[in-house]
Amino acid sequence: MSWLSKIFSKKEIEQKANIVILGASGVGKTTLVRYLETGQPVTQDPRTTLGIDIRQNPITISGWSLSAIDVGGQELYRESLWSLGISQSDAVIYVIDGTVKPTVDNTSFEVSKFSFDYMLSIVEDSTPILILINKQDLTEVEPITAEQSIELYGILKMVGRSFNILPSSAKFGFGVETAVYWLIDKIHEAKT
Ligand SMILES: Nc1nc2c(ncn2[C@@H]2O[C@H](COP(=O)(O)OP(=O)(O)O)[C@@H](O)[C@H]2O)c(=O)[nH]1
Ligand SMILES: [Mg+2]
Repeated sequence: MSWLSKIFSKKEIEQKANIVILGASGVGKTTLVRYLETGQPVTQDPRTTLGIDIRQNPITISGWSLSAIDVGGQELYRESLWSLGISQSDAVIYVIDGTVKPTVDNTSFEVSKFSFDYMLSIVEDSTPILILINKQDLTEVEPITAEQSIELYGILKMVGRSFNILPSSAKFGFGVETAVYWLIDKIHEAKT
């Protein structure tokens, strides 16, 4: 029995939570949802998400039923739909493309940082935020590490919030389980 199922086995009833997945366009949000839903590597490129995609089938993990809300990352959707998604959710997964680095393309990096700061400005301090530094499988381009992202994204300004930064590959599922367990733990704390 895993440590998590031990924690939750006391409560027979299934617990429910909504999670909103945010991030700039093309960072891997829909890939993450696909991986969570199937547990299989995502070999087909998802279509670009237009607007908001409230997934119909909840993801069940360790007695939890998680409903994912996948929001398009294009600027057009940011203000209205991100706020809507956040207001419906218990926690945020914020996905960053680890291959977007200031040394490669400073403009893309600044856009990525702006989008991150915008998210912080609209998420309440008490809402758990899981930051995934995604696309870690693309080792040939040396994606930024979770440690490097702390400085690059000024994550120290998040002190006082409930947050974590973890490396991931949404495509192959690397780091996804650890990440979701952390989030479930925080949601559980917040609800009890
Ligand atoms: N190599 C690699 N590619 C990824 C990963 N996650 C997403 N992608 C690719 O990045 C592109 C955009 O992914 P998508 O999930 O549609 O991004 P979204 O716009 O944030 O929903 C697609 O070509 C995905 O296959 C990953 O972890 N590793
Ligand atoms: Mg998408």
